[in-house]
Amino acid sequence: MFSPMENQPNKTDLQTNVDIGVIVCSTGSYYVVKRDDGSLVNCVIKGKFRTMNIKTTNPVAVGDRVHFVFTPNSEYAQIDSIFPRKNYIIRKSVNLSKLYSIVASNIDTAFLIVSCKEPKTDTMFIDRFLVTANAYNVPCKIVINKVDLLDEESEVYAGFLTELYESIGYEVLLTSAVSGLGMNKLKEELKGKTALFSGNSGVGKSTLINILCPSANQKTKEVSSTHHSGKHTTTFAAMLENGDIKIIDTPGVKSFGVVDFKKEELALYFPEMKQRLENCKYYNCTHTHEPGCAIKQAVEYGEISSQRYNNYIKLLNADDMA
Ligand SMILES: Nc1nc2c(ncn2[C@@H]2O[C@H](COP(=O)(O)OP(=O)(O)OP(=O)(O)O)[C@@H](O)[C@H]2O)c(=O)[nH]1
Ligand SMILES: [Mg+2]
Ligand SMILES: [Zn+2]
Repeated sequence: MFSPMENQPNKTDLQTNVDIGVIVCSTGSYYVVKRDDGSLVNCVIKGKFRTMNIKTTNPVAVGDRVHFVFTPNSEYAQIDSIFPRKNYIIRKSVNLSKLYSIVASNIDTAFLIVSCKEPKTDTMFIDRFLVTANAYNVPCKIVINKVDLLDEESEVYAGFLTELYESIGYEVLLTSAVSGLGMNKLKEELKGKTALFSGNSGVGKSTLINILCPSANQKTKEVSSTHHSGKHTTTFAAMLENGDIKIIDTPGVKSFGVVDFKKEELALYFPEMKQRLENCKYYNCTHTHEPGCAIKQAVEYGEISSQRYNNYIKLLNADDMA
């Protein structure tokens, strides 16, 4: 798995502790950095920095703790180094198959916001995200939002998702930004954390954040503009705060196709498979055709969901797998 090259600050930088802060907003070209005293500094990236790491389109992201220097005659300070990251989430840049962009870093918990209607999030989308988060050591919870919209069919789907992911060990929360259901519980979960909100466009990430962080003022899709569906309302990542709650809002993604590891590793990121791997007859079992496969047997016995297994197979054959 690749790890971004990091320009680490030197000792003198650490001692001054003034021109250091956390990136709270990133457009890809411009950054807002928040110092520990709360003051905000507009920054760009020092030219040299950008070429240091050819594998990512953005060398730094929201959540990164960075050092910057002021330059004469410029309204922007220059970010010249980055502190080591605890973790990060990356995704493949849409049209450039070999390039990745870092979505956010230093995350305590990622919340995957999904909805069962308008739009309906499928399990493949969820599993791609969970696998990526798992591979990058980011704990993940699932939030099913818009439960006020549930009708007979989508209620069944919500129940299916809840049961499926809870059985694997993921926490699943049900919320509605409209009725307020589940909002207190979600707020409780967020206390003292830096959280990432991710999910497909239109599931209500920014709407939830505006409730959780009343000063956030994130743009949300107007109800009357539903004919523009497919257009993302949030276009860049930003960290919003309310007391000890920090939430990173991100633009909706079509698919979380970001798996930068070998096919043989994939089952390690499906917790229900990982715990059974040692029972496969062959150590390098891909759980597709091999005899004595504990995973296939568990699927047969209904101990592993066939939906999850099918998604595993799809991921195994996906173009973006190494
Ligand atoms: N009925 C209902 N509508 C909701 C709920 N949460 C959000 N919405 C609506 O869903 C639409 C999309 O919400 P946004 O918050 O803009 O969605 P987003 O996930 O931030 O979308 P992107 O920024 O494009 O990724 C808006 O019209 C919201 O008012 C909810 O719980 N129930
Ligand atoms: Mg949004
Ligand atoms: Zn196997």
